[in-house]
Amino acid sequence: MTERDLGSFDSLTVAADPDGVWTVTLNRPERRNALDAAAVEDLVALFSAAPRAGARAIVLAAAGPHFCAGLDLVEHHRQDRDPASFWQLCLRWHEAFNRIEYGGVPVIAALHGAVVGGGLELAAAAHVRVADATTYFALPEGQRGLFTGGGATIRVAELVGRARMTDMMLTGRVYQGEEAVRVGLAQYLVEGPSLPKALDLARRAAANLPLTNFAICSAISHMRNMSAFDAAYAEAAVAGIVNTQAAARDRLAAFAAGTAPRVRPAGTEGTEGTEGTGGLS
Ligand code: 1HE
Repeated sequence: MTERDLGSFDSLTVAADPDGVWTVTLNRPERRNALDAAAVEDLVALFSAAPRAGARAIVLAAAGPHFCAGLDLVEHHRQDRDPASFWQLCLRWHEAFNRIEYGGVPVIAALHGAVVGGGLELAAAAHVRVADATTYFALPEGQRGLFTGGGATIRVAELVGRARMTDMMLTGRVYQGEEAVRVGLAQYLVEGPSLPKALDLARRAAANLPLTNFAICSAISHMRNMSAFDAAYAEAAVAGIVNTQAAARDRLAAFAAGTAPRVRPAGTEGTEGTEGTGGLS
């Protein structure tokens, strides 16, 4: 994918910083960024290409008052799909979201407004979620006579637990604010807009070595699909590759020489990184 191609999506805009931080913006605000079949294909194409096109971290943002309203219900109603075609469509959702989760590039979701239904499934595929005061999470499929089809039974259940997800679907329960962070739907809650914080986190992640980020943003997810016994074996293999990479030698040499920064808690003077996270200083 070249710079020229970055603008060639109907439902997304893509902006790439020189430092490899991309901002991908869902851009159907008039539909509240509902995902029609074409938007899902745009996500597949973008997140398939990004790891090989120099993206070192991606912020996933959204235009308009809401992050994402989930499945395009109007398209779904108009197309009057049969079970086989919806089954196939769901597999494309999985392809898109698996590209995000397993692609090896950190994806930070900058959330606002409604993050509901398939919109929550999309957000759950990201590695880090930043919420603002307007953000709210729900799975309204239960009330709409539908069921989740974009991976919520895997990712949302993992984030919040089966009991909470079941409650969300049975009763339409909405989570927001500190409670949403506490139950695991977001890792950060900010007072102002979520985008600057997400960009800050993305820049911080982009400063890591790409092979290390590849392991973080693929191996952790793959290993949760394995038995603990097999995951430990796979982890040793991944560490064998990542922890011996030539690109890490300078960082290790600096630590051995006593010149590398140390890990400090948040609020320590000179701590690098984003407010409230602590880090190296
Ligand atoms: C849509 C959609 C949509 C809005 N598909 N067109 N998802 C839901 O059940 C969420 C459905 N949407 C809503 O509850 C609300 O629209 C919102 C809370 C997201 C936003 O409310 P609001 O007042 O800002 O906007 P609105 O007036 O409701 O919507 C503006 C337009 O966007 C309107 O079209 P218009 O022609 O009347 O202007 C809406 O029809 C349109 N719109 N949401 C299509 N979802 C793989 S399975 C996944 C399962 C699911 O995701 S089920 C869907 C769950």
